[in-house]
Amino acid sequence: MAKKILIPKNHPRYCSLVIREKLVDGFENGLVAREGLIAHGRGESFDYLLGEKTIYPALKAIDAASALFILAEHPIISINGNTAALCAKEISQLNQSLEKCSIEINLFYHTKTREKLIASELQKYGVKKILGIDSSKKTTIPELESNRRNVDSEGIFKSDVVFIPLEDGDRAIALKKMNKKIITVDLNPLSRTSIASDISIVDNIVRAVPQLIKCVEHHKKNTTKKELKKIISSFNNEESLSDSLNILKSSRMLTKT
Ligand code: PTJ
Repeated sequence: MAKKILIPKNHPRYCSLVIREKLVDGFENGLVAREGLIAHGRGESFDYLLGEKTIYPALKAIDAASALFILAEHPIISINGNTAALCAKEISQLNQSLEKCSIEINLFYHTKTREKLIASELQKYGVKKILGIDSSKKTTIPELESNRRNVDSEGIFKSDVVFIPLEDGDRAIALKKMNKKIITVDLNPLSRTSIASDISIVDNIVRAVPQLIKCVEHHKKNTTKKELKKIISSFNNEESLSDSLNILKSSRMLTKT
């Protein structure tokens, strides 16, 4: 295991460097695929342009996502290696906030070992029921070639709302074809996942999930079903992605040079 370096708190990229360390730890502990480190680099470059802040289209998307989650009959959170390394604790809190929700492990670079390690990471934070690990319950998503096609018949397969943070585009498109409502978190507003999803939260997952929990808790206490439906119907993903892209284009990082 590599020797830990001290990241000074006053470093201008402190938060970003702490997130990197979590990914590296996740890789060294076997949760994250090698390719996950590269995928993180892509996300990080967008976050740099966003000024590492949650932008207003993301806040609106989070609001709509929380409403969709609350109204869902069979909501499910699909978790991969990067998500587990960055926010297993917050994902388990979100799962607890949503009474009908379940968590399913779904890996692009699937190995049984990573699956087990991710399951025990979730168990550390109190998740009791984890789907996607019992091979007798596995079924497949039609028209999908990657390992992501293998899903739990009682989880993603029968869900009505699927949360697929940090995902590859093929499965998002395949799940849409199965008439599921898709929520994603993806820092890249141009990704196929962002475009294919019903609600795309263009934000870093480490900021988006805690905000999502806050929103769910708020709406559970204060918002009627009718109001929740209104929040969902007034959200337009295409507009939201276009707003996010405009913010990226006018990034303070770009205007500095
Ligand atoms: O754990 P596995 O085997 O399931 O593999 C997971 C990865 C992430 C490696 C796999 O799904 C993959 O290769 O994903 P992609 O196709 O690289 O897509 C990941 C997307 O997430 C990209 O659009 C990134 O910009 C985005 N992303 C990366 N890190 C973050 C992020 N979005 C939000 N927050 C992040 N921290």
